[in-house]
Amino acid sequence: MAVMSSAARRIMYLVTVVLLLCSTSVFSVPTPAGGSGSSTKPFGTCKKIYVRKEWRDISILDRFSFLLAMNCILAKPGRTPRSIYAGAKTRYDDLVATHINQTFEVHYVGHFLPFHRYYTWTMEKMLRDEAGYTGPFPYWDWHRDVGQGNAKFFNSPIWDPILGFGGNGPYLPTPPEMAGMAVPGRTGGGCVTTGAFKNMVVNLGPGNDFVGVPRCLSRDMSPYFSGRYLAKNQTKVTLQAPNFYAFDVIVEGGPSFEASGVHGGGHYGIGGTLGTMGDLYVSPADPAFWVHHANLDRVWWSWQKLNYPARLTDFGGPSCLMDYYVPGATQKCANATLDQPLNLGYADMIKANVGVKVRDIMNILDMCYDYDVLLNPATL
Ligand SMILES: *[C@@H]1O[C@H](CO)[C@@H](O)[C@H](O)[C@H]1NC(C)=O
Ligand SMILES: *[C@@H]1O[C@H](CO)[C@@H](O)[C@H](O)[C@H]1NC(C)=O
Ligand SMILES: *[C@@H]1O[C@H](CO)[C@@H](O)[C@H](O)[C@H]1NC(C)=O
Ligand SMILES: [Cu+2]
Repeated sequence: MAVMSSAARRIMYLVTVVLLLCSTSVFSVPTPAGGSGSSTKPFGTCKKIYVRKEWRDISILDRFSFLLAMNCILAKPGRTPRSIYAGAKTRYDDLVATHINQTFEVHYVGHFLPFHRYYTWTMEKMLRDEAGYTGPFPYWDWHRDVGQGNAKFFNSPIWDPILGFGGNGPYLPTPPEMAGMAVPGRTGGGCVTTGAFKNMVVNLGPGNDFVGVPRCLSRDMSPYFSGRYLAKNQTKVTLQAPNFYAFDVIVEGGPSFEASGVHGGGHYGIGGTLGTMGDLYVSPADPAFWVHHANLDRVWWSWQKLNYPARLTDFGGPSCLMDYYVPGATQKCANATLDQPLNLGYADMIKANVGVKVRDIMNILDMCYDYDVLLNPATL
């Protein structure tokens, strides 16, 4: 059939482009996005605004090419010196190592969302500049899959065994030492055996192990947990937060922090107790991390757009771990400000020492991307 053969030719073309770029070292040099010496605009002037889309709204060819490009980053030699992080081997590991290194500096702090916005942007930039990806960067719109039973969740096109991130791992019983803190409704725990990442190796971790125990990608999905924290009702209360401080707290599972928020809803809904996404340090090693965090970023941008442009400068929260303001108690650290520096170590795609600050990543249009569809609490 003519249609088939032209599709096949297009696939061959995409494979060739990605493989060529992936193996060409000249493309490994990060291109400074900014103009020369523009310390106030590290992202420079945008030649184009890249519009992010939901995974299933992206064309089949782009989805295919995205998975291929991600596998390129997973295979490409990294820049982290082995003398610093013995287990880091690939370009993907540069990103994971950065996350492990800063685990307790970039979670449960005010700059949690800014760091992860910048971090996710860096993966997008890497895919474009170092792996030849030209399609839209995907996000996972949780609402399409959660709160409607296990089958709906498991059958999401996100987990497609051919054109997706692969599914759950087979069930493993909860280890006795984890019994008290197992994620409710967990259903898996073993290695992912389908999809584009079934053969990938997680080099770093578990936990903060920089030598690393090379192992499979694992998932321990809990549709129940996702239904609790990733359904429309949770997003709605999140979007109703009156200021950034309150918004950040609810996203991260506050005010009590005994429960979860939309952030934990994705990590534990996918990673459960035994899966890669459930490991606070090494969770970016699951490629599903990026589509979850892109959607989290979309929720933040949606919230910013509800009172725009005022919320381009609405920022706050502690600058050190869990140091939230409690009336009557004294905080250990100052609050984070727009001048809070963010650094991505050897994963940096801008230019070493440019000095990116929270203020640089408050506006995604300055970072040359946008979302196709935003959320509004009034219609959730
Ligand atoms: C949202 O709905 C789920 C499922 O019914 C429920 O468990 C959860 O507590 C609700 N969350 C909020 C914030 O109302
Ligand atoms: C940090 O921010 C909170 C919320 O705005 C505020 O109540 C608190 O006083 C601030 N703490 C410091 C040390 O400035
Ligand atoms: C690890 O994090 C610290 C503090 O954030 C930073 O100074 C250091 O450069 C990081 N190391 C690497 C290799 O990224
Ligand atoms: Cu993180």
